[in-house]
Amino acid sequence: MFKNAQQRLSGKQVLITGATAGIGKSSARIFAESGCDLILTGRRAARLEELKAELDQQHNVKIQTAVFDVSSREACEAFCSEYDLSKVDILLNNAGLSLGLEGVQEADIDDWEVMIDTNIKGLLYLTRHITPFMKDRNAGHVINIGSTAGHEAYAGGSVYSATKYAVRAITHAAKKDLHGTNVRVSLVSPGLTETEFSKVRFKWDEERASKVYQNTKALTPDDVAEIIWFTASRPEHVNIIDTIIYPTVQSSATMVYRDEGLES
Ligand code: NDP
Ligand code: 8X3
Repeated sequence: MFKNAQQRLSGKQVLITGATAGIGKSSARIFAESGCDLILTGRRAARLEELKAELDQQHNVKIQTAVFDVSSREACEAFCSEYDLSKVDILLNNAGLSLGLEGVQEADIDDWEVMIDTNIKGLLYLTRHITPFMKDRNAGHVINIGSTAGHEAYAGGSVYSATKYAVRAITHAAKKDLHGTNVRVSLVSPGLTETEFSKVRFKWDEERASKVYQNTKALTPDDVAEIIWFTASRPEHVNIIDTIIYPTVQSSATMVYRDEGLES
């Protein structure tokens, strides 16, 4: 059965935004292992080159990289005109971030702008460019990375949660927009996952970031990549619309079990 799923993916072209770290990087590895050609994007060129070198060495697949900022409409347009994206089979809209954990009364408005521009607009720019090709080919799959924060808002997470609620709304609407075609649209909504996410949220205050994962057992980016892979590798008539994944230690946005005896 696993072999069938792998065969379904072999030879597909997967575009992954935010492949320089965390969930995107793990996804690049798992899709390459299944024989997919990849277009990997992110802002950190050296990281992309390093990942490309690793995957080139291990797998017989074609890897392209593109360095740009998804929050910039101009940069997305330049990427879309420089690369042939007409044959992308799977668009993994993963690039995203959270900045700060302050309440609405004190949060930094610039942080809000960056989250909205990256998590919502960036995802929309690429989706708008690539879905017409998918519709024309009557095939393809858009997989958006949402969050449990897109199902439950928490104090300090107003705008981050709002962006992930938006990603959920866009996913459901896009599914309806493409109704009657074979284009699939899915959402994957992870909970606490140990990546660079908290370092970015706390502006590289590594001590504060590490506390988020202390004495508990968060999801790994590989755990999430496996769910993304599973979502992508179902037969064409199967469209998983949303998968919500908590680590076992988590029961809500703010309920995370911590045990002094547990190493992170
Ligand atoms: P990481 O910080 O480890 O990775 C984020 C990736 O997004 C990086 O590759 C980064 O690349 C890229 N990225 C961020 N901003 C931009 C931008 N403006 N332009 C291009 N690329 C960008 O975090 P995660 O792997 O955890 O995050 C991946 C997704 O998962 C995000 O959408 C996040 O919201 C979501 N998520 C994360 C959870 C968690 O607990 N970690 C839980 C639920 C959802 P670069 O900096 O090189 O540009
Ligand atoms: C990330 C999950 O709850 O840390 O999307 O914001 S949370």
